[in-house]
Amino acid sequence: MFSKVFFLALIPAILAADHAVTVGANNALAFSPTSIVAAVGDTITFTVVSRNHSVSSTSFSGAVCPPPDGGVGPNGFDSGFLSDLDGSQPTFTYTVVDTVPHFGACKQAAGAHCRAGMTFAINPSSTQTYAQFLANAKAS
Ligand SMILES: *[C@@H]1O[C@H](CO)[C@@H](O)[C@H](O)[C@H]1NC(C)=O
Ligand SMILES: [Cu+2]
Repeated sequence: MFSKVFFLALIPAILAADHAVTVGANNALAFSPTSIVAAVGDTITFTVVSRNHSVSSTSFSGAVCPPPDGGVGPNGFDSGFLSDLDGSQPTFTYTVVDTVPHFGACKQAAGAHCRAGMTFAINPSSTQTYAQFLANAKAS
């Protein structure tokens, strides 16, 4: 009895996946990959490997860049500034808590990184695609 309950309690932890996203690879203003498909309970770990960036949720369209402090919700996020200028490769982990699309960008330089295309999507949909979000960011 105890062992069965214990086993059932472990299932979500066994099935949950972590998705790794690199921030600023090759010194570029970019997230890699740019689209992440993740289930509720999964984590996404962002690792900053150059410069000084943020991982911040923003709106799909309109005033995309820069993401506001605290990010755009519900279930938004904002890592604050994470600097790799000292080579420390700081990380930020987001746990997925819903199935709706979330759009994110870097808020550095008053939105200049975001407008340069430093953006990503979590669970983009057929009506809210990453490509359209990127176009909206560049035009914002
Ligand atoms: C990172 O960028 C922010 C915003 O521009 C700035 O306030 C902060 O001092 C920077 N951090 C480092 C270590 O340069
Ligand atoms: Cu940046």
